[in-house]
Amino acid sequence: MKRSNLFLLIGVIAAAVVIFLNFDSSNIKTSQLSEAGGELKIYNWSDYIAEDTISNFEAETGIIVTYDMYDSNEVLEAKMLAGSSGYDLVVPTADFLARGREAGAYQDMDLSRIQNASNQDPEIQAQADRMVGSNSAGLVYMWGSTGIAYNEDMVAERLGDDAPTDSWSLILDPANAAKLEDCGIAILDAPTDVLPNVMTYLGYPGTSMEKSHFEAAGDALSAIRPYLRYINSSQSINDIANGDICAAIMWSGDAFQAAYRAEEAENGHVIDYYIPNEGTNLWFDVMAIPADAKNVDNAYKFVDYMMRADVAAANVNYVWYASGNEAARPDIDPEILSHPGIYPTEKAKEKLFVTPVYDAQTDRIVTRVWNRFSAGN
Ligand code: N2P
Repeated sequence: MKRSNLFLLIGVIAAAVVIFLNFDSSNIKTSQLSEAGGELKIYNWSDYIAEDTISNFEAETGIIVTYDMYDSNEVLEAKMLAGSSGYDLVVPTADFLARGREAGAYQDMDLSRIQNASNQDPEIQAQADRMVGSNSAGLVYMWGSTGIAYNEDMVAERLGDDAPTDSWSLILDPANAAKLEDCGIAILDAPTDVLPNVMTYLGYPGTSMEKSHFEAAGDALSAIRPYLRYINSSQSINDIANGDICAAIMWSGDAFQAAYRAEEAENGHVIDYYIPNEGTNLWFDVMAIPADAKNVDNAYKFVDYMMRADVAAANVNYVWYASGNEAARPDIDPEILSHPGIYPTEKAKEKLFVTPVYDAQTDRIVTRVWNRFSAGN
């Protein structure tokens, strides 16, 4: 045999082996999937679950999980309204779930299929149900507030000891923002969490749906726009923990995760979070099943697992958000349970409100005002 022919023969045999092995391994995977628990595709907020929750669930059930993340209700909403997202379980905030349900994007949840649903805190669940207008839309996973996280030393160096670390003015007053510009200010890319709070800062009700109030809030944000490092909802956790930014409008648990990361890194940055005294919005994130989910049984199994007291407590202890799960309380770190930034005091509660479910017209105003601000116009 000629040498070149020999090489050709070896090449053909090698290719055949590769094709055979690939074919074989994909067969094994498919049969394993069907023998075991099948699949589940989850879409959840980033930094919102303990590190081992998914792997523990897979080990217990044999279900293979695909776990993707988002950091914006608007991104999730666009996927849900377009349909065919491929997801079996998602975690929208209650106002977005309400709108999604009106559009037919979600299915009802049969709570009788979820044994551990009885672990839920009835008061928290009722608040979310009222917003959504149904008591079978889904179960609250976590809830929290929107407030300000800041680096103690960096802010004191620039604004002195009288820095208003109890007010939205720390960031929203252009005079303060100008002084903090060099150490870095960030704002959530979450119009429905930011605009209502800018309204409370301006003295309007956070629940207002008046066009002029949104426009005034947009103008107030545009006034500090030149001093902002960025507008993003997931980047500030690491950045504030590392001292790359010094003040940020953030969600409660993310701020505490940042404080914890700084502590662990022993980098000298002390991060605090507060609910501004003008008030803020409370929000409820709900585990819900899209209308066109393919693995509905597994979605139920997962919700039931997440509702187990020990699993819920492990998640809270990792993400520092308040739980919808009452039975989890004994296993939640006392530091978390007693923290006024996580579980607000009765006094703070007086100033808290819930962002209303915006109708289509209000939604258009919100989008227009937000786009103008983020584009820097
Ligand atoms: C978690 C984000 C919390 C969700 N990183 C805000 N509703």
